[in-house]
Amino acid sequence: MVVEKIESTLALVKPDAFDNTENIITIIKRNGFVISERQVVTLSKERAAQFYEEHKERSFYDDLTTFMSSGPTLALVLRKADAITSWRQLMGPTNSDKARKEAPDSIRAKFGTDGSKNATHGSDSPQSAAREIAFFFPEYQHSSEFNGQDVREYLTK
Ligand code: IDP
Repeated sequence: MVVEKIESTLALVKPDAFDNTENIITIIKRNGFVISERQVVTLSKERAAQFYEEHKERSFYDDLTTFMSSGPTLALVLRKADAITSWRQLMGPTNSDKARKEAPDSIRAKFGTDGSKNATHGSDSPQSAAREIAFFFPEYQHSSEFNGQDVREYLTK
């Protein structure tokens, strides 16, 4: 018997790919994710800076927060077994140009623009998923039993 580890992760469709939202959602569903929350939001520059706070010393921080506040973003909570790793694999490498060479079927290869405007975001650990889900969905029941632990209801044969 295989015990699957059901996780929640935060996905964003960034402003450069917002017009491709329907195509991206189709890919998400086709890959077996359940969309448990969704919200369209236009981030202020301050909110974007808060979201990407860990990068505040990086040279691209100002450009990144300007880009992230330049138009609407779709925020989603995605759930499935190993959702965090699985969503990052589906997105592909950070740089969309690199993605087109190395992972041509990935979402960033198909819908991203360059190394900064790269179509989507995905949490990179259970800790960041918890923080980032709460950032957009403070009411979300993100109980610790679902991130990283085996849950009886999700046993599969
Ligand atoms: P990730 O989104 O693949 O986890 P991070 O290194 O956490 O990548 O970077 C966060 C975001 O910052 C990226 O998605 C991208 O939009 C932007 N970014 C990362 N590296 C660069 C860079 O070298 N130049 C410009 N923007 C960058």
